[in-house]
Amino acid sequence: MPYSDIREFIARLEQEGEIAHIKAEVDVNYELGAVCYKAFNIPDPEKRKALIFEKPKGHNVPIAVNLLGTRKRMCLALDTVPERFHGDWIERAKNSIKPVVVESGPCHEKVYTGNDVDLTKFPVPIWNEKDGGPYITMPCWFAKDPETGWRNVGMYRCQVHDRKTVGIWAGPYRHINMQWRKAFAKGENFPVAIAIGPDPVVTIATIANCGYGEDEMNLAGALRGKPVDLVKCKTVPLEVPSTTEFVIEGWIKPGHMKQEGPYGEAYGYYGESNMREYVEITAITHRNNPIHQASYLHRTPNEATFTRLPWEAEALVQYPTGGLISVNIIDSVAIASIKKTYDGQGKMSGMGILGTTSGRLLKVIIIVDEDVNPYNLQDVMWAISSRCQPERAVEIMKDISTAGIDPSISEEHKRDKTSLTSKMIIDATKPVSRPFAEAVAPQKEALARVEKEWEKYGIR
Ligand SMILES: Cc1cc2nc3c(=O)[nH]c(=O)nc-3n(C[C@H](O)[C@H](O)[C@H](O)COP(=O)(O)O)c2cc1C
Ligand SMILES: [Mn+2]
Repeated sequence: MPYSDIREFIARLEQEGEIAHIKAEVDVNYELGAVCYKAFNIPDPEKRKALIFEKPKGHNVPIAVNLLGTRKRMCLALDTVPERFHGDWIERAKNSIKPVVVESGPCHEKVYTGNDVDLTKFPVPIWNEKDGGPYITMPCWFAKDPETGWRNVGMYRCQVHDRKTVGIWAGPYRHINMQWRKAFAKGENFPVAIAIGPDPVVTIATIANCGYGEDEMNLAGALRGKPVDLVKCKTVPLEVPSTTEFVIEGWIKPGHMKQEGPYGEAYGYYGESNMREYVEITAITHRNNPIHQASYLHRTPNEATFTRLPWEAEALVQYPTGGLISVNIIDSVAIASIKKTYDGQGKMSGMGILGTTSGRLLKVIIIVDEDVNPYNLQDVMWAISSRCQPERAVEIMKDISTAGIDPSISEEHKRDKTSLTSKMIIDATKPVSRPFAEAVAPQKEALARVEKEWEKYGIR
């Protein structure tokens, strides 16, 4: 049964013991971020609980942080388990289900327009010492292509500039940026609607890598097994999920920019501050007793790492070359195992993964044989150490698009804002057309007997 809203998901997380409630009053300026930093700074990322701050100082709106911040919680959101995650995603994604527009929804229980628009009434944290201001960190931006009407939904953090404006940073490769440039070329303003706290599957589909021209809400429907209910916005010609906690509506105008950033980005570094587009807000709507869903990102792995789990499934489906078994994506590194049947297949696989929609943000691809588990990093190091010669196994390609938040991008490409990087494929597979050293193993019969009688050796 799909969740109809984030409240049902939170109830499920409660049952699973996945939430810690902070009942003390917490200041949204810096204190709340410091609590998150300390709570999430524990070695096993799977043990980090989601945090619900019940009393942000001066407000009566709770803030729920990192609801999707572990592999387990991502699986609970999609009603699956880690072992079935990729298979379930691939199967469900095959049957795209279009959203339906319904008459009304709880996201409009309270509506503020005109002079009543005031973002400072709601708790928005300044998370880190050097952040350029308060940030809404899990906003799902709904927009349409001004020529084709194609709906795109993407997650782009919002700096709160003042009562009536929020900033955006969406790189030139982001779909919303491609869409607004079409409107600007015609001299038109660009309408947007920002949904904060829709049902968790909508959020996951928002972050997923749908192709250019694809509506993320069709994917959300597929993953839920049921259409997403949308309602018409109050002041812009767009629709948003009806059960969303908060909605911000407004317009981005050509040539209108404000200083945006710095912000503690997904890789765990402050990004650069620059002149960037912003939204002039025309309406804020919310449910009764709304919840502000947010994400705290510091050094990885963090919630952005885990919400990228679908990228692995997407790479598996879109991969064009055959033989791919499994992919482990950790930030910008992908480790893939293949069933190798011909020489040169390792590098073909690396290029294949770089060519999927997930590939744009990947920087290092490591290919291993089927006997190496890509989720076992010790195994992967064994393969790199013993199965490849760098002069032949490593391929480096220059000037390819990546994430603008990668702090290692060259000064030149930071300046020209092209976000170009070099990429590397490490082919750590054995050759197939000539003999290679055999991996050590005990005698088969002896091993079978030992496994059967394991208890008798008393090794625990
Ligand atoms: C918590 C979180 C915050 C994000 N913030 C941004 C952002 O500020 N700017 C951006 O370009 N991408 C950001 N992303 C990545 C995009 O949302 C994501 O890759 C999405 O697929 C982009 O959608 P699009 O392909 O339709 O443009 C963020 C992802 C997460 C999980
Ligand atoms: Mn998109």
